[in-house]
Amino acid sequence: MARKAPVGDPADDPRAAHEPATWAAGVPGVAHALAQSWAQMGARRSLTTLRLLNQADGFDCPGCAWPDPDPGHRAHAEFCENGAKAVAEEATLRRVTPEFFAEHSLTDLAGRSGYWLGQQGRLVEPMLRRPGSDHYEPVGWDEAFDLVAAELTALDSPDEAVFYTSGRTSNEAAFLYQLFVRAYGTNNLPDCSNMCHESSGSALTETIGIGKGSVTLEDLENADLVLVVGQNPGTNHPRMLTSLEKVKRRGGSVVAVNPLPEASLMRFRNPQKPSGIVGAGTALADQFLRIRVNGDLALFQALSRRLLDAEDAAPGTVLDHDFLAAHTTGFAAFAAHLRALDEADVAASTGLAAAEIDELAARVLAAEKIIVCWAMGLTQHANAVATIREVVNFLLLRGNIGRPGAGVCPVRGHSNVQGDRTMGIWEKMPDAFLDRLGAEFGFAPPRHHGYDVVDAIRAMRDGRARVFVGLGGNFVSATPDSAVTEAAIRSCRLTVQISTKLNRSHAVTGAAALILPTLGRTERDVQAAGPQVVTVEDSMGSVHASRGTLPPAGPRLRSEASIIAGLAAATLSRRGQATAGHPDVDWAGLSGDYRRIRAHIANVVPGFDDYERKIAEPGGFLLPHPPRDAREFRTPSGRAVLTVNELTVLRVPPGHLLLQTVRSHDQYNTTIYGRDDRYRGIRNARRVVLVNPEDLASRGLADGAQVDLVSIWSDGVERRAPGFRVVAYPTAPGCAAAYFPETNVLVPLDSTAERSNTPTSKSLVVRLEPRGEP
Ligand SMILES: Nc1nc2c(c(=O)[nH]1)N[C@H]1C(S)=C(S)[C@@H](COP(=O)(O)OP(=O)(O)OC[C@H]3O[C@@H](n4cnc5c(=O)[nH]c(N)nc54)[C@H](O)[C@@H]3O)O[C@H]1N2
Ligand SMILES: Nc1nc2c(c(=O)[nH]1)N[C@H]1C(S)=C(S)[C@@H](COP(=O)(O)OP(=O)(O)OC[C@H]3O[C@@H](n4cnc5c(=O)[nH]c(N)nc54)[C@H](O)[C@@H]3O)O[C@H]1N2
Ligand SMILES: [Mo]
Repeated sequence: MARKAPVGDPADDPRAAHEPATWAAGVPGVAHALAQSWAQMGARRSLTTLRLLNQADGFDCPGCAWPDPDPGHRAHAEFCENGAKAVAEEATLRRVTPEFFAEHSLTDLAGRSGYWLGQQGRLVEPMLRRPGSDHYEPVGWDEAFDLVAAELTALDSPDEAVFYTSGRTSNEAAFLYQLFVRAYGTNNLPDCSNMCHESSGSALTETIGIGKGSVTLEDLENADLVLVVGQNPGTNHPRMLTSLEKVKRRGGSVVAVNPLPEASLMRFRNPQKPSGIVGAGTALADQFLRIRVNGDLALFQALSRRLLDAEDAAPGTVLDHDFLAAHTTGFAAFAAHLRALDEADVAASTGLAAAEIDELAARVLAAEKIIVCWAMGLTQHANAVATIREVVNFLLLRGNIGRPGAGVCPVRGHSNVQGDRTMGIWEKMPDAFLDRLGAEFGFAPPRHHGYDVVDAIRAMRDGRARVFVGLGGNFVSATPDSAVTEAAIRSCRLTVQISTKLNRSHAVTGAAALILPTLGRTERDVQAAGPQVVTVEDSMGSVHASRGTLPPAGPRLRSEASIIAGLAAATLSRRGQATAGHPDVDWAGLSGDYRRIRAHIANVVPGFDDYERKIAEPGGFLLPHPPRDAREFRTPSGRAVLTVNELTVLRVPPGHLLLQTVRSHDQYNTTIYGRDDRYRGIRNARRVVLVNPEDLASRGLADGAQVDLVSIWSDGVERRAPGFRVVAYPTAPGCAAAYFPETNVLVPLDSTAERSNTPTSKSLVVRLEPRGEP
C-alpha cells in the first residue's frame, strides 16, 4: 500500500540542479557546517562546542566511528562538516515541550516528514501515550518505570519483549542494558548492526577469527594501496579523506570501486589545511572502477585469479607462500575453484572491461602493503558475507593481513556501534561471554539465541513479541518493508523509546507508548558520585573517554545509564528476588558511579583490565586483535581460512534496474539535516532516483520525468514508492540509486543476506513506472 507523501515539508524543487560536484570539502564544507550549527545553536555556543569535538579533553563526535589521530597529532579543529551537523542536531536550542504534544496528535505526527520531526528540537520531558489516546501526556519517571515493569512482568515469557539498540550508546550504558535484558531473561537484543556491518562481522569471524577490522589509522596512512569499495567517505566518514590524502602524499595509491563516481574520491580539498582551502585539491582516486551494483564478489575473484596466473607465470614471486603455509588453510580448494572462473560471468556481474581489472591487478602486484576499506556497498546484499570472504581471500594470498600497512578495514557507522557489540549487545553472544557475565553477577544468563532486527519484526508481526524497547535509534524508519514494520510495531502492547530527538518511531507506536528523554554525548552527565565520563570504541578498536560539556537540554533529562537502571530495578524487583538465579545488582549504585560499571566490564570483557587507568591516558587504549597483533587466527583450525564462494550473476528481468539505497550528504541515517546532496549536485529534493542516461533513453524517459519505483521479489508482492523524479546521472548502466529511508518501503522483509540476515537494501530489483504530471 502506498503511503501519502508526508505533509509539512517543502515540496521537492522540480528545477533542482544536478551537476555532480567535482571536488569535496574545502571552504564550502566548513561554511555549511557553521551555517547549520549557528542556526541551531547560536554563534557562541557553536564555537565553544565545536572546539571540544574529538579533543582528548572533550567529547567524542556523535557522527561516525572514524578514529581520532593520536592526541599529539590532532588538528585544532578535528571535525568535519558532517560531524558539526551531528553536533548541531543534538546541541540545538529548540525544545519539544509537553505543549507541543498537546498541540500535535500522534496522527498529526505520523503525517509529518522525518525532516520536520527532527527540526522540532530536543525531547525534554518523559511522555506517555495511554492506550486509545491520540496524544502523549507528561508522566513521572517512576510511573514510567513501573508501567514498563508491569508490562514486562505480565508477558508469558521474557522472549516476548524486544530490546533494540542504536549505535550511539556508550560502553557503560550498553553493558548495563544487556545485563538488565539478560537478567530479565532474554537474548532479544537486536541492534542497528544487524542492518549495517553484520555481514562483515560474520565473514571476518569465520575467516580470521575476529569480527573486527585489522588495521590502525597508522597502518592505513602507511599503505601502498588502499581500495575504497562500496563506501562514500566524503559524506559518511569525511575525516577518512585526510588519511587518504596522506597515503597519496607518501606515494601510495587509492582506488575507488563504486557504481557512483562519488565526488569526494575524485577530488578533495582538506579544510583543515590552508593549502587544502586554496589549492586545487588532490585527485584521491588513481583509478575508479564503476562497478555494477553487486559485482564485487566477481571483481575480487577476478583479481585473485590474476594473482594466481601471475604466480604461474613467475613462480615464487607473487603469492606469500610462507604465510599461506604457516597461517592459512583452504588454499588448494580455493585455487582450484578460481581456475574455473568464467570471465564472461565476471563481465556480466561487474560490468567492467577486462582491461580495467588488469590495470587494478597490476597495481596490486606493485604494492607491498594493501588495505581494503568497505562499508554498506558490500554489506547489504544477499551475497554480502560471501563477498567479504572473497575480500579476505584476496588479501591472504599476498599475506596482507597481520602486518603493518596491510589488512581489512570495515568502516563502521555509528560512533559506538563497535563498542556496543564488545559490551554484549548481540542476540547471539558466545557462551564464553555469558559464562563470565553469569559468574560476575551470580546468575544464569539465558543461552538460546534471541531475535535480530528482521526476526524481531517477524515476531512482532506474528504476535510473538508484544513489548518493544528502543535504546536510541529510529526502528520504524531504519528497518525494511516500512508498511509491514509499522503494522508490527502498532500491534505491540507497549513501545518505549529512549531518545534525544523526535522521530517517526515516536509517532508510529504500540497501544501504549513512552518517550524517555535522555542526555546526549555533548552534555554534562552528573550522577550521585559527581560528574561522569563515558567510554566509546572507534572503528579500529581504540577505546577512549568522552566528556560532555554542555548543560543538559532540560532539567528532567536522565542519562541512558540511569534510565536503564531505573527500568531494571523496577522490573526485577517486581518479579521478585525469589526467582531462581536472580542476579544481585545494585542498579542505583552502578548508575550513580560509572567507575563501578567499568570495574564489572573489566572483569567480564577481555581486553578491559585496568580500564580506569587506561582511559585516563589521553587517547585511551587499543583493544587486542590477535590477527593484527600476532598473526594469530582464533578459528577452529587456528588458521585463517580461504573460502570457496559461488559466483551467481544477479540478473534482472528486462526493463528492470538494480536499485541501491544511499545516504545524501545532508542526512544522518533517518535524521534529515537538510534537503541537499551537494557533492552529487542535488538541491532541495529527496524523492529523486539517479539513473544512467542510456537506461533513460532506452525507456523513453526524460531527465526530470516523474515515476513510481516498484520493486519486485520472489514473494510476488509489488512494493511501490510513489512520486520520484528521475535524474540522469553517470551511475553504472543497469543500476539506480535513491535515498533511504524513503525507499525502505521497497525492501522486502524476507530479502536478507545469507548468514548475516542483513536486509538487502543495496540490491533491489525495481522498475520505473511513469506517472502523469503531479
Ligand atoms: N554524515 C553521515 N555520516 C554517516 C552516516 C550518515 O547517514 N550521514 N551514517 C553512518 C552509518 S550508520 C554508516 S553504516 C556509514 C555508511 O557509510 P556508507 O556505506 O559510505 O554509506 P551509503 O550512503 O550507504 O553508501 C554506500 C556506498 O556504496 C556504494 N555502493 C552501493 N552498492 C554498491 C555495490 O554493490 N558495490 C560497490 N562497490 N559499491 C556500492 C554507493 O554508491 C555508496 O557510495 O556512515 C556513517 N556515517
Ligand atoms: N534502505 C536502507 N536502510 C537502511 C540503511 C541503508 O543503507 N539503506 N542503513 C542501515 C544502517 S547502516 C543503520 S546503522 C540503520 C540506522 O538505524 P538507527 O540507528 O535506528 O537510526 P538513526 O537514524 O541513526 O537513529 C536516529 C535517532 O537516534 C536517537 N539518538 C540520537 N543520539 C542519541 C543518543 O545519544 N542516545 C539516544 N538514546 N538516542 C539518540 C534520536 O532520537 C534520533 O532520531 O539504518 C539501516 N537502514
Ligand atoms: Mo550503519
